[in-house]
Amino acid sequence: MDRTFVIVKPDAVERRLIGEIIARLEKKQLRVVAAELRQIDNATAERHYAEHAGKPFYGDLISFITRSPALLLVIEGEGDTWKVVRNLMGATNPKEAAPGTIRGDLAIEMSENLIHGSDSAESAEREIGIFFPEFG
Ligand code: 3AN
Repeated sequence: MDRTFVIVKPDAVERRLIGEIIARLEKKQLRVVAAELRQIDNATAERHYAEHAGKPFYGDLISFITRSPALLLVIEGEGDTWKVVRNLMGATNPKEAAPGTIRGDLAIEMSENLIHGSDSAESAEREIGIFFPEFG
């Protein structure tokens, strides 16, 4: 089995888009194998976004991801699951994301782009370890 990590971000939960986003993942024949609605704490957010530490948008990114509950998911597929999810998500900047993708259809601002998905198999393993250590 091949797993990746997804965050349905606070903006998506606030906008009542949990169902819409999970529906898109499930229609692509991916499976939800772990799910938890959790307000991410600062320390966990900083671990998750360590690669962005020091960038101009880092402070806003940490405030945003911790501001209200997010839905944390482990998603399973038949192979290259991280890539399948990234393709469903669309480009990081929603203004450039293709129609038909989650961001292309539902988001407009870079800072509120609804969903996170691991960007490689290695990131998936690292991030599942951060958010669901019992899954490791
Ligand atoms: P993705 O979410 O597509 O994996 P990352 O990991 O590069 O993109 O960035 C994480 C988050 O940081 C993005 N979802 C976005 O909210 C924010 N971000 C990334 N790059 C920028 C940028 N140049 N300006 C503002 N925010 C950014």
